[in-house]
Amino acid sequence: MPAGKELQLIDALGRNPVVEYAEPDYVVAAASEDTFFGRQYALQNDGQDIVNNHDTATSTKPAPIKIDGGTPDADVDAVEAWAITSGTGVRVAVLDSGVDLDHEDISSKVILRANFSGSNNNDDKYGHGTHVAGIVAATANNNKGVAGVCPGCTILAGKVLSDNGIGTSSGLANGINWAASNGAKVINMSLAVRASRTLEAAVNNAWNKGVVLVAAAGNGGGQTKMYPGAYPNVIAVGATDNSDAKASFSTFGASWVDIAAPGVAVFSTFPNHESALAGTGKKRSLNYDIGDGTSMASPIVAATVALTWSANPGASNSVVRAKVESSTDPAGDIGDWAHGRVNAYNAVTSP
Ligand SMILES: [Ca+2]
Ligand SMILES: [Ca+2]
Ligand SMILES: [Ca+2]
Ligand SMILES: [Ca+2]
Repeated sequence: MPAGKELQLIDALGRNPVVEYAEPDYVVAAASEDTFFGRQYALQNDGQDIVNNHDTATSTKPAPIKIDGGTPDADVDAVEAWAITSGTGVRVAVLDSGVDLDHEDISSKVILRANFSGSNNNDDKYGHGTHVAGIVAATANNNKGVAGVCPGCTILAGKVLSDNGIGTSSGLANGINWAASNGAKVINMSLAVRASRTLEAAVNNAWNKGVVLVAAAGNGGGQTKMYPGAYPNVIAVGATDNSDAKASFSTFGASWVDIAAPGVAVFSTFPNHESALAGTGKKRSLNYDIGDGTSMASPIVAATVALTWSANPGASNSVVRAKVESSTDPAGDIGDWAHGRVNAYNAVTSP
């Protein structure tokens, strides 16, 4: 059947008296049935406007926000990637402020927890790690919340940021070593610290064990190097918006920022209890909302790395990293980052 001639054939068949009916055999797309999937432009951008959740009864912030629709297909082609793989069983370590212990859309994906933060609990009382983990691996097609970029992935929740969002380079290094020793194929670090020999040694140890490490480039809007992203063995991620422009806050500089991903108004899970980032005694509206930052861009890349591992289970970490970095779409201005905006479909199908 030549492309474009389908309707002609259907018409001809329909006039044949022995044919009851003729119709196209439509392709079934792996559409997500999650409540807020339509707001996840990073996964599938149809040029939709984006609004946040704003419930004054439970939340102090943010104020109601409406962001005008951007450029259709300024997204990572997640739905197309899921037709190849959903990343089943790939372990992604989220080194952050912990992950909510009982959130309906992400907690069941956490298979291991550890605490390097100095806080006296494993929960996410700061309110950052739950958002990051949901971006990686929130449960898809459960008619709840959102879908992670790698919905088949499991999460190792390493708490390296305290209930006030504070961590140390040694705590982060311990988290990296723990993740590498517990089967993580990818480590996401949506954080930035000063250079530290202890930290760099842990990064290189994990890389030498075959892990791919991903980190936020930073939100200073300038070009100051931040770590661990600036280490050669870590993919540093800048942030774009829904039109593939550089986010104004994103750190940039092609000498060390490796890649970009959507980081403006990224919809994901928030703790279903009060958290420091939501305000004293408050939680974020409806337990799902938007977040801004290279912290939100980094886990989109980490999840894409995980999908790429899943499609290439025997590959080395350097091969997987190269597939992700060499298959991007153009975004931002020349010089913002070494490669472009990540594309999950391109990465999982990269030859
Ligand atoms: Ca797309
Ligand atoms: Ca909770
Ligand atoms: Ca969901
Ligand atoms: Ca780097």
